[in-house]
Amino acid sequence: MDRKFILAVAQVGGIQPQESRHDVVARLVAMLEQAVAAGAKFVVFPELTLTTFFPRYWSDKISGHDQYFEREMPNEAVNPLFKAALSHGVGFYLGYAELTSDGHRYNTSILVDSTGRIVGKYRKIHLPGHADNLKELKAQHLEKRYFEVGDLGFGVFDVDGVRFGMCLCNDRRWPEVYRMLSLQSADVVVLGYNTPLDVPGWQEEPHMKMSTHLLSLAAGAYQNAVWVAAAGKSGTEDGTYMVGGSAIASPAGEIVSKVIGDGDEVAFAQIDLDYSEPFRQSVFNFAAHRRPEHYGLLVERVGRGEPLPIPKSAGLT
Ligand code: CDT
Repeated sequence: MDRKFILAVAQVGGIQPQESRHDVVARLVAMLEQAVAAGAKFVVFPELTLTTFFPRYWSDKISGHDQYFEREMPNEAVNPLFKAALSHGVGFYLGYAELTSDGHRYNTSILVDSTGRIVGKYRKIHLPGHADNLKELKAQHLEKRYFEVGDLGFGVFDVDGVRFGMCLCNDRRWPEVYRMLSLQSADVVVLGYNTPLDVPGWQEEPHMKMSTHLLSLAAGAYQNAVWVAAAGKSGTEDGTYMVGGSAIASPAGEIVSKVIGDGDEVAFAQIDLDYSEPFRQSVFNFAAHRRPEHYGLLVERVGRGEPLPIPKSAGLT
């Protein structure tokens, strides 16, 4: 890819529990072709793109939803997407549920380059929700039950000459994620998401589901001088509404492109990798200005705790 290229986010409208992967993949191919027609060189698809957002359903057995997992990637159902992308010479990001040959379950995403090769893999680290059965809820959020915490860390990968970092959904709300990726010189951070309107225990008003989503993308982009592109699964799935708002944020912290609806829809932005440079050389010149010797608490402490002792040299009594 050149220093300037068109990036697309392909939002996917609701997928019902009985829908087949073949039908979903046909929708993805149609959006990929729309993106290609607009000149896109890379397309971002959502988290758990191929099926309904099954962590809303309880199962007595962990294996009770294994029909929603992929045992290999690519596979027969997603081959049309790989083929279409290869024939047009575009890369893509895809999220899916992964069941490994030794029985581990992860919420996973991959990066595929323009030759159809999988060049990057990420397994979701910030798993939201709960593991217990909240029977009284119509839609639960059981990611903590069905997935293990990812074991691959936060990697940065070369895709056709551009450095891509990846994360998934809830990760986008955590500043540590973008910093981990930007410290490895990621140019673009791509992510998929499923954000239900009703989340157990979240008290935000409905409109804030959208504003906190966009705020997270914009803040991550600005504070790390990277482009951020996010594609959601949106609309109604089995009676549960998921927010749309698939969008691209620039290193200036502006949302430069966003879908308008909550169905299948593609949004585009012209990415200029050189646009990051002034930010990287001034306010966010990491090498010049970061002070990791004062950030120890970030890795020593997980939850909120007591204030640190004030050094004696402060002269406070
Ligand atoms: N999929 C995902 O991570 N969704 C969360 C919302 C639910 S948290 C219980 C998100 O951060 O959008």
